[in-house]
Amino acid sequence: MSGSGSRIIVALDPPDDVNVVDWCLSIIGETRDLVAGYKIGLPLLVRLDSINELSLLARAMGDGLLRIVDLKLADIGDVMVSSIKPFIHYGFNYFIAHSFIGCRDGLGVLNSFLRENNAWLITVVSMSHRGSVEVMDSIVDRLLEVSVNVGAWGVVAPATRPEIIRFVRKHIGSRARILSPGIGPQGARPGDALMAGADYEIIGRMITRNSGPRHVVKEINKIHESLLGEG
Ligand code: BMP
Repeated sequence: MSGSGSRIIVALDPPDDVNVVDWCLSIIGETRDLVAGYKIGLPLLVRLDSINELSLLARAMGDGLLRIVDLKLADIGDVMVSSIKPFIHYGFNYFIAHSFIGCRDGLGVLNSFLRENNAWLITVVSMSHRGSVEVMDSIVDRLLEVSVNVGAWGVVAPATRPEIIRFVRKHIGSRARILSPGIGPQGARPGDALMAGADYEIIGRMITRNSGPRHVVKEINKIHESLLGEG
């Protein structure tokens, strides 16, 4: 399966003992023709020497791929906009925010700014860890309503609880993509989320901590193809 047809988004969360930029460039170099995109977040960002290094990473990923920044934003709109401006400047184009902050003066402001800059909003409606059932899952219908009202491009829902993905798909139809983390060390298997209705599986350690990331990506693409009847 080529990169354009792949359902894999690689989470670039580096291990402790590496130069983070070299580590990312190596994984990107090995996998970029085989995946749909990459997600970077705080585990990487807090270890960059300079924010300029972001442009190296975005350029290595290339234009055709999803270049997702995962800060799980949850602030007032103006502050979220100023937090993401540098990432847009350096070439990232998808941004993850929490949906519980709501649209007015919050996600609405963020999404307008993103759309003006050819960038897209992804909201979190449920999470892959068990604590998500304590609050988020009990209001997932309202979090979805916020996400649909603001016009989110995609929503994050957990591969570890496929019933939530099914619920999300039923309620949003084709209005937004579903991106699902939780595969590998968190317990779900490759393909579990896609079979429940997700569009992409966000996969980190299962790929990045393997000595052969390219091989693992190929294997997961094969599993996805056979489950979806593609190929
Ligand atoms: P891994 O496949 O190594 O478990 O990584 C999962 C990635 O998805 C991490 O970057 C994590 O921040 C993210 N994630 C998650 O695991 N669960 C969620 O509910 C939302 C996430 O963004």
